[in-house]
Amino acid sequence: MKRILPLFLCLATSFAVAAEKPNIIVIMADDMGYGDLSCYGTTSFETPHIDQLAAEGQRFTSGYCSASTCTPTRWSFLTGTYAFREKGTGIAPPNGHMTINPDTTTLPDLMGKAGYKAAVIGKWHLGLGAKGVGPDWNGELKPGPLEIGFDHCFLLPTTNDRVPQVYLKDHRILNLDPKDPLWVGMKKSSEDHPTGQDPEERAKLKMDWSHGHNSTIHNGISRIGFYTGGHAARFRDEDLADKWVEQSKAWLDANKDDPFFLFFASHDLHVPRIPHERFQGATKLGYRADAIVQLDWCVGELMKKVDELGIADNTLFVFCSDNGPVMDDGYKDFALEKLGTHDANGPYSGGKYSVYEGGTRTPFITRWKGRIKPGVSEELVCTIDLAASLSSFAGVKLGEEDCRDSFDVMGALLGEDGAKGRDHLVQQDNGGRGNWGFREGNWKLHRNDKGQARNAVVAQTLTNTKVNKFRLFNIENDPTEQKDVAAENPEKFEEMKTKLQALIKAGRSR
Ligand code: NG6
Ligand code: CA
Repeated sequence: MKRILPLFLCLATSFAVAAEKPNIIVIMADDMGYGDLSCYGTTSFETPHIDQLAAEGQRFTSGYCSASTCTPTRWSFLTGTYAFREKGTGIAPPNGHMTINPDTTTLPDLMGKAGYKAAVIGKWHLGLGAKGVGPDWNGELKPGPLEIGFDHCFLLPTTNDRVPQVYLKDHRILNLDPKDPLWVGMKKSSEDHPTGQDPEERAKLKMDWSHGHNSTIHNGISRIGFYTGGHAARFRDEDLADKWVEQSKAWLDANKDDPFFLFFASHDLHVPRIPHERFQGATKLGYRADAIVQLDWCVGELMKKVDELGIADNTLFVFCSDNGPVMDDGYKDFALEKLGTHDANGPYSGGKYSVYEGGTRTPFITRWKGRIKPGVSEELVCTIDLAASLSSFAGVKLGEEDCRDSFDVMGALLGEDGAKGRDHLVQQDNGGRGNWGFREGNWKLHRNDKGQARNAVVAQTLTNTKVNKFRLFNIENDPTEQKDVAAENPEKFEEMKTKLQALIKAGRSR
C-alpha cells in the first residue's frame, strides 16, 4: 500500500486539469452590428485596433448576444441565464431598481471565487437600489454592481439618452454637492427647467430629437426622463469614452498583479451619439460611425496598456456587442442619411429590437497572445456562455442552479482544434414583446407571439410588420430570413417549435 499511494497521487495530479487564471477584459460595444467593423467587412471606414485584435485572435462568424436590446443581454451575460426567464428584465427606465437579485450567482461572483478582482466601467443599465424602492440618488446606491460580485464600478447609471448624466463610483454619485441634491423622475418636477418639448428650447438644441427623448435638457441634448440638481456631478457626453479609458487604465495599474476581470461596457455607439470633438468628422458617415472609430481608439488604448504592463500574453480579450444596429433611435444624427453603402448588419437582416439574425448576431472576437491561434471560427458562441466558460476555466464549479443557460465553450473561444460551440441558441428581443428566435444548425425558427415582427431592413423607421406566429428559415440558403420554409419542412418545423417550447418550459438549457 505504501508504494501504491505515491503512484496513485502522482497519476491523480497528472490527470487533473490545472486551472488557468488569465486576466480577462470583456469589451462590450453598444448597438454594434455584424457589419460595423472593417474586420467584419465594411469598407466605409477603418477600425484598425479591433482589426488587430481579430487578426491576433479568433474572429467568430456565429458570435451572438442573447437579446436584441441592452438590459436583457447584459442581464444574461452577468447571470448566465436567459433574461426571458425573469420578469422585469426589459429595457430599464431611469429610476429602475436593480434587476439582478444579489442572491444570484453571477459571472463576477464566480471570478471572485477563483481569486479574481472584478470591475465594471462604462454603462450599467441594469437598475440600482432595492425592488420597490429604486435608486437613492443622494445616498448609497445599493444593491448595485458591488452587491453582485464586482469589487469596483465606475459607471453611467442607465444609458445616456436617459437621465441623469452623472457618474456612479462604487456606491455613490461622484462629485455630488449635498446642497444641490439630485432628483430624478418620469414626470416633470415643480422646479422649472428646460425640456425638449418647449419649441424655443428645442430650437437651441445641439442635437434634435426625432422620437421620445424630449424631456430634461442637459449639454444641449434632451433625454428620456426628468432631473434637477446635481449640477457639479454632471458630465459632458463628449468625455465619456476618455473617462472609461482613464478609469480602466488606473484600475489595471492597481490590479495588474492579481488575476483581474474587467467588464469594459462602452456607451459607443448608442444614442445620443456625441463622440469627443476629436472624433467628430472622423468618417464620412456622421456621428454613428465616428462613435465606432472612437470605440476602436478605446480598444487600442486598452491593448496598449496591457502591452505596457507586460501582461498581454496572460490576458484574454473578448470583444462583443449587446445588440444589433439601429439608425434612428430617437435623435436626428443623420445616421441613415449619411449611411452610403455601409451595411451595419452585414449579410443579415434586422437589427436592434428584432429576432432576425441582425438583432443578435454581432461581432465577437477573442485574443490571448501566444495562446489563441489566430483564425476565423464558425462555432456558435454567445455572450451568455462567458459565465460558464470563464469560471470553469479558472477552476470554479457551477452549482446546479447557477448560470442555467450558459455553456462551457471555452475550447471554442480559445480556437482549439475540434472544440465545439453550443449547438442551439434562443434569441429574444426585449422580453415584454414576446418575440423569439431559435437557431439550431442552419435552421432558424421565429416565434412572434403577437404575430408582429420588427423590421427586417435596418435602415427603416422602426415599425412592426404582421407575420405568422411561427416561421421557419434556412439561414444557410437564406441568411436574410425572407423565405418561410415551414410548409416545405413540416417535420423540422414541428421539431423546432417543440424544442423551443421545451427550453422555455424547462427553465434551463443545461
Ligand atoms: C427605447 C428608446 C431608445 C433606446 C432604447 C434602449 C424611445 C422611443 N426609444 O425605448 O432610444 O433608449 O430604448 O436601448 O424612447 S438599449 O440599447 O439601451 O436597450
Ligand atoms: Ca444596446
